[in-house]
Amino acid sequence: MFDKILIASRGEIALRIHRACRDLGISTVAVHSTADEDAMHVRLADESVCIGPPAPKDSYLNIPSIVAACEISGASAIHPGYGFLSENVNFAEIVQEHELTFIGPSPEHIRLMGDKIEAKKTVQSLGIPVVPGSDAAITTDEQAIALGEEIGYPVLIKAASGGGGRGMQIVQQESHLLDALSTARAESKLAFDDDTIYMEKFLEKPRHIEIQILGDGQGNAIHLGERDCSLQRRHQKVMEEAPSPALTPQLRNEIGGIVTRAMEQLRYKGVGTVEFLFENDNFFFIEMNTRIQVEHPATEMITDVDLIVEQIRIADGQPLTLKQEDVQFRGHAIECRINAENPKTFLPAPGLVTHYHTPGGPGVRIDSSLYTDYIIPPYYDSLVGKLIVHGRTRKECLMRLQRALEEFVVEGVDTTIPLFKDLLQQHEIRKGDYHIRWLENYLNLT
Ligand code: MV4
Repeated sequence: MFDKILIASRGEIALRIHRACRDLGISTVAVHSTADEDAMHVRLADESVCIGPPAPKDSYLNIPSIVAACEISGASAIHPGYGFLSENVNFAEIVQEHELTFIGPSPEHIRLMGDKIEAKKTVQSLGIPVVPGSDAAITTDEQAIALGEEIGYPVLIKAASGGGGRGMQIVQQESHLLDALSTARAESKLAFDDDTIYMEKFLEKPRHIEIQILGDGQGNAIHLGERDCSLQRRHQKVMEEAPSPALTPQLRNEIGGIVTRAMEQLRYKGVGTVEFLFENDNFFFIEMNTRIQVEHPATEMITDVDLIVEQIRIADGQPLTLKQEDVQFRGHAIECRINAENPKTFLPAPGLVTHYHTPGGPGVRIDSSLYTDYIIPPYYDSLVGKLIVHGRTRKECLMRLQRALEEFVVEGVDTTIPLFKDLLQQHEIRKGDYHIRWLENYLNLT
């Protein structure tokens, strides 16, 4: 096992990784920008290295600085967290070339899943159901027109290098298709320097359901059930829950089994999330994420599996010790993303936290980098913490969530806490009866 791990991230996930390392008896190295000298991830780590100025491209995305920090400190592995360099093929390769361990999948798997067309083609060949659409890039107008006729309108044009919702065009009817194709190509070229696009049937009101998997790269994989991440605003998840209120144990076992067998055949190594749209009891693959995700604690709460610990063991070359039958789903968990934002305009609200008090009691978990007198810097994502609540039933989980939100005190900066108090009062949220359009609809109405 590794003696020392460098955590190439910041904020709450850097703390989360530090805690997993502590539980494994591994010492930690934090890296930080000059804006993060007083950050909690720096305070907790055994050692820290300043890797550059505030702008992410000069620090948390600065590959030579991070590799140098690793060599200076004698860490033998790097955990990239989420965001930043976590799905950067080049970084994963450079880490390997320096005889360091990248705590994540192989560069080849990161590359494969980063190409949305290749990813879809590959998983389909492994038996995973996909959204009806093109099985390759759209290269000619005639091809697009023929496909539109075959799958029916509306259709959605997506960027091969996209993901996370960037560079998509909805087309309601054939007469708008050719214009939309050129707009999509132009936007994709501008955003990703790649004008490769593909086309899918547009699903109007699906849920977003993602399956958490673990693979050891030696042919063993398991799934840890799903998270329902349908509550999103502008492609940013707001609240996630596990299990999904929409799934039966049978649907879960079916899709979980299909995904697990596919990951075993791929010899996937690491944690991963296979994302689906879910409509009328059918799953349609959209993308796979090859990193640990923000919302992973919802799964941890219902399975009692420490996903970061598993991630580190897998990177160390250990075979999975957990078997599918060891994974029991217990109760219900909901995660609220605490962002330092205006709860009405969603504009970032960095600044001084004058008072901070966290909720506690049965079923409550806080993953947060905040403390009283901390100054949230303006240079990074506005996610400053997560409140994750567990209950034996969804009902109990909702009651505990309300209790925890009432106890939570963050003063000095605006946060999304009031939004969650509102959401909990909504009939559809209480019933679990929502889809990917629900939240934006609700916010437009209020
Ligand atoms: C879709 C879709 C409807 N039909 N694909 C958005 C992010 C990217 N991961 C895929 N996305 C979507 N793909 C088809 N064929 C609707 C979305 C989508 C969405 C998906 C999940 C959660 C929230 C969303 C909000 C808007 C659009």
